[in-house]
Amino acid sequence: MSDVATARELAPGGARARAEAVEAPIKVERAEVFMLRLPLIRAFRTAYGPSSTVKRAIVVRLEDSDGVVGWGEAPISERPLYGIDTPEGTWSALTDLLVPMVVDESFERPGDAVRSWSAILGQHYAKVALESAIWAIASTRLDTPLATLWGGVRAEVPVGESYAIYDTIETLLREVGARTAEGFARVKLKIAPGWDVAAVRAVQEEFPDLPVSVDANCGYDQVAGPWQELDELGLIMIEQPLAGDALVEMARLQSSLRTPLCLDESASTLNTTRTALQLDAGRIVNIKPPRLGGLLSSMSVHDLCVEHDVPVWCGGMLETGIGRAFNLAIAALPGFTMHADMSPARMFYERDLVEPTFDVSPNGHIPVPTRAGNGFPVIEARVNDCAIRRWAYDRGT
Ligand code: OSB
Ligand code: MG
Repeated sequence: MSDVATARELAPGGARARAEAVEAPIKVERAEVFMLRLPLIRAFRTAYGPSSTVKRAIVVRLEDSDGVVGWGEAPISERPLYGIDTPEGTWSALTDLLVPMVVDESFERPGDAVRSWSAILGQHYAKVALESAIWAIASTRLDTPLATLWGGVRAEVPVGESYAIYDTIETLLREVGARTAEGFARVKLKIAPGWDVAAVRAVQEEFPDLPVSVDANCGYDQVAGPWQELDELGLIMIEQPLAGDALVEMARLQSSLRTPLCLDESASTLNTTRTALQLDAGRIVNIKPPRLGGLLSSMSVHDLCVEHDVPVWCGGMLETGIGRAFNLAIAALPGFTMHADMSPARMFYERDLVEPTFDVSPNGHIPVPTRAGNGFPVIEARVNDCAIRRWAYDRGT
């Protein structure tokens, strides 16, 4: 039986329905939103170009009427290249719109809170931050870790490393060697025109036993891409070769290749993912809660993929340990049968916002947090140190 068929047996009725039924009465009494300035150790270059050297993540702190606190993260990118959200737009969606919708309201379940904003279009990063904070409160109130609440089936998540585009192949090989020695078991190479087949070949020659995949971040068009050459290299997958909305073109490309295509930017919503799978525009799905605007919405995509025998894995958005804890919990669900992108924050940031944070084991796994609430303890003083803007909201109750 395939892993995915097993996954179907392990999640009867689906993860979303199970999570939606979780009861944890919550009345949010106070909210704080922090815009953080997080210097990156180095820019992360992809087909979109080099990332900024400073990231402005936004974190939300909610406190309920019993003083229980939950944190959530919007791992927003500085510029809208991967997705359409921006730091200022996310800030405004949280402070003008979403946070005032939940403060002082009583919810029987986290799912009810999510339903209260489900008619609002877009603002996926803002929504995931708010939903995460609510789940953290629910998890603390129930004294149960999130992975357990959601029906997780694994205690640790296999992780690979995502390698940026470097100036030279030598630098890439040095990086792969160092990370592999730390345990990372799958290599994902960011590719772009001019940095593709030769980079893959060099890694495969030097590390013949390592499974390799590539991520093109929408950087090619169908005609000009190196697809046939890449198809000969035995890659685990080719992630997002074409533009996110080019579903028909992706399906045409998939039909010409043996290598599975993986949907990242294309899997922007549940319905779009369903359309893509029906078109056979991809055969693997990368699930990122921020891209999908929530944890429940990520579970819906997980359930859809399990139903279609499509393997999924958890992607990353350079989250701090706050966001990574939610990713690890969701990656414990049965359908997540492939390596996650889950480098520890030390790869990007001088200091994480959580302590203790996590790291990869020598055999390439990261333990799923067993702590109730936020999976890793949030160090409020660090959040405050990094904050360049703060906003607090309560109705004076
Ligand atoms: O396509 O997976 C991507 C980072 C920013 C934008 C897009 C992507 C990425 C990553 C990050 O690959 C990987 C990680 O968070 O570990
Ligand atoms: Mg990707």
